[in-house]
Amino acid sequence: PATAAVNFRTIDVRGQNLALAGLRAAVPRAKGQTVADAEEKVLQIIAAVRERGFDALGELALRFDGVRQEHPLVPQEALAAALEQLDPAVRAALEESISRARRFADGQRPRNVDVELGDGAVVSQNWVPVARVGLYVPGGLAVYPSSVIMNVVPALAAGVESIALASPPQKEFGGLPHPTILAAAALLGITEVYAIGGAQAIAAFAYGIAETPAGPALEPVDVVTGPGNIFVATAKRLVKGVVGIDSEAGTTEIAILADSSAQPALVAADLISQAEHDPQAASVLITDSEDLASAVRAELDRQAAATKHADRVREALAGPQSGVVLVDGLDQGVAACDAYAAEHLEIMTRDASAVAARIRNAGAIFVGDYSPVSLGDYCAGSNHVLPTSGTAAFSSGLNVTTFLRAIQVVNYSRDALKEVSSHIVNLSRAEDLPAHGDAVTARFAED
Ligand code: HSO
Ligand code: ZN
Repeated sequence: PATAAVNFRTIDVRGQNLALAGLRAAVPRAKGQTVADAEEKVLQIIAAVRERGFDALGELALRFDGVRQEHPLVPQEALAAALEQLDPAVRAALEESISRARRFADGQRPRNVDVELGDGAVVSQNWVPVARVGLYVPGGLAVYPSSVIMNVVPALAAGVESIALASPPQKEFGGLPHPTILAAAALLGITEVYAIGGAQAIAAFAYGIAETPAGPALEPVDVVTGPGNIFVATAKRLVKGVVGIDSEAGTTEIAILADSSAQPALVAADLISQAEHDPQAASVLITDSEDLASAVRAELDRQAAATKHADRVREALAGPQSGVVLVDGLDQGVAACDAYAAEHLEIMTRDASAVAARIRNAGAIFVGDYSPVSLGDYCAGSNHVLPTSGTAAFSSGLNVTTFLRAIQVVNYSRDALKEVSSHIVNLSRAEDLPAHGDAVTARFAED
C-alpha cells in the first residue's frame, strides 16, 4: 500500500572499531545475482553470436525483446526522423548536456610529453585514440538518451574515428531503439546505430559479424563501453582482453555521507532519485547522527509515497543493498565510504569540500547541497557511466582516456645509445640474456 513505511534498514557499526575488512563486510550489498552467477547464461549468448552471427541476434531479439529482425542496423531515415520529431525542450536539454560534457571532456585530454634524458636521448609519451569503439546504451525500465551523450562525447573528444552504438530493440517502436535514443545519436552525428540489446550487443561488438544477404557486416571494435544490467556487465567482463572495456557499470548506487547539518528532505530525495532506476538499485546513507537518520526515514516514508515509481523505489530502499550505516564520527564515515566505494557519493556535511578531499574510493563525488547526483546524471558535464559494486576501488568512470592509449616512443642517437651501452650489456648478463647486450654492441663493432 502507498502509505506503508519504507523498510530502510539500519546497520550500526558504532563502537566496534572495525578495520577495512570489517567495514566492507558490514556495508549494504546486493545479495541477488552477481556477475559470477550470470556467467553461464552470458557465455552461451556470446558463443551463439560468435557462431551464428546475425541469425543468433535475430533469435535473441525475438526471445528477449519480442521483435522480429532481419538485420539490426538502424536505417538512416529513422535517425533523421527521430531528430526531426524530437520535443524541442528535450532537444535543448540534450544540447546543453552535450555542450557541458564536451567542454569537460576537451579539458581532460592528457598532454603528450617529450623528455630528453641525455644528449640525443629522447623518450616521448603520445596519447593515441583507438580506431573503433562500440558504445552500449541500456533499455530496461527507463529510456536513456543521456547515456548516448555520456558514451559518445568522450569518444569524440578522444578523436575516435569509427563509433558504433547499440541499444535494445523496442517492440512499440517497430523493433528500433527508442526514438529519443535515435535522436540523441543523430544530434551527435552518429550514423552507425544497431538495435541490439544486452550481452548480445557486447558480443557482437567484441567479435564482429560477417555480412549476410540481409545487410552489411558489423566490424569488430577495439573498446566497448557503457552501462547496463548484470548481463551487460558480465558480458563486458567476459570479452575483456579481446577488447578493452570501461568499468563494470551495473545497477546504479548512491551513497550519501551526511552529518547533523544535512537537510533530511534533500538526503531522502537524492536516495529516492537513484532508487527510481531499478528495484535492485542501492541507496545508502552513512551518518553519525541518529537524529538525521530518523528524520531521513520520515522523509523517505513521505516522499516515497508520493513518487511516480513508488513500488520500484520502495523495493530498492528495502533491499539488502540499501540502508543507513550509523558510524561513530566523520573519520569512520570516511572509512565506511572508502569500504563501500560507491558509484556516486554525495557529501552533505559541514565543510563538505574538505571532507570530499579525504575520500579515496568513489566513481564520482558530489559536494554539498547543490550538487545532487541528478545533476551529474544529466547536465553537470561529468560522466554518469561509473564503476559499481565496489569496483570504484580500482577503476574509473568513463572519460577521455578510456578511448586513448599511451604509446611510448624511444628515439636515441648513436652517441646517446653508446653512453648507456655498457649498462645494457651488464644487465643483459645479469639476466642471462646476453643476446640483448650483443644487439647493442653490434652497433659499435667498428669503434
Ligand atoms: N544514475 C544513472 C544514470 C542515469 N540517471 C541516466 C538518469 N539517467 C547511473 O549513473
Ligand atoms: Zn540516475
